Amino acid sequence: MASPRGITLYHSPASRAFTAYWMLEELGVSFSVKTVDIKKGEQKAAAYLKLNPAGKVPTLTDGDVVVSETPAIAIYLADRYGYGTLAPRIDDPARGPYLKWMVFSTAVVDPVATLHKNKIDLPGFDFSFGAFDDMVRVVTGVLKDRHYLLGDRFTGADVVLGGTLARLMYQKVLPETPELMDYRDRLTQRDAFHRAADATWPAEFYAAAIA
Ligand SMILES: N[C@@H](CCC(=O)N[C@@H](CS)C(=O)NCC(=O)O)C(=O)O
Repeated sequence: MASPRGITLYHSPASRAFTAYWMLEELGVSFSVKTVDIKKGEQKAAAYLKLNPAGKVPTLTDGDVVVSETPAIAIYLADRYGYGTLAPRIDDPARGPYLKWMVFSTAVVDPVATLHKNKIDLPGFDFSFGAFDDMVRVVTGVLKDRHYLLGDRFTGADVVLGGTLARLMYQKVLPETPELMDYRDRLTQRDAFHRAADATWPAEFYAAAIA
């Protein structure tokens, strides 16, 4: 494992930054946390915009390295601190699907589910993220015959896509299919998930997520 350069996670409570927090907990690296309270608009402060011009959380710094966008943060961390464990190695055939599920989380699942939550269901053909029902079919389908996205093996893809699915299930955006509920339960039983949830989510989320 590479030596940490001094990791800081910029996050806001009860936000998508949970996923990056969970990844850090799974890796067991030491890190410090800076709260950027999005309810107070701190993500648009000039100093923070220098780190992340999009004005969103999370952002991660590791020494002089600055990374934003949740899948990018997770890929960066897993390659550097969990290569061969949470991140399949470059010559491992599992590396392809691993990257696919990482990207799928914010390229497809998050936008189409957030639109659906807001009662907007667009025709899949015209939009890069496709239709809500197709997304549900894809994630339910991959979990039909396996415990984790890549089979029996838990990887960073489960943190990123699994963290997104767990949040959406808490928000009651996804149908409670047996595949999704079992998967959510497997993920939420992990100690690292508990630590991240305790640190970043209100108690009611946690209770619902492990119920
Ligand atoms: N594409 C970003 C999205 C992150 C995101 O949506 N963050 C929200 C919090 S859940 C945010 O910072 N919202 C504040 C704002 O847009 O002003 C990622 O995947 O990291």
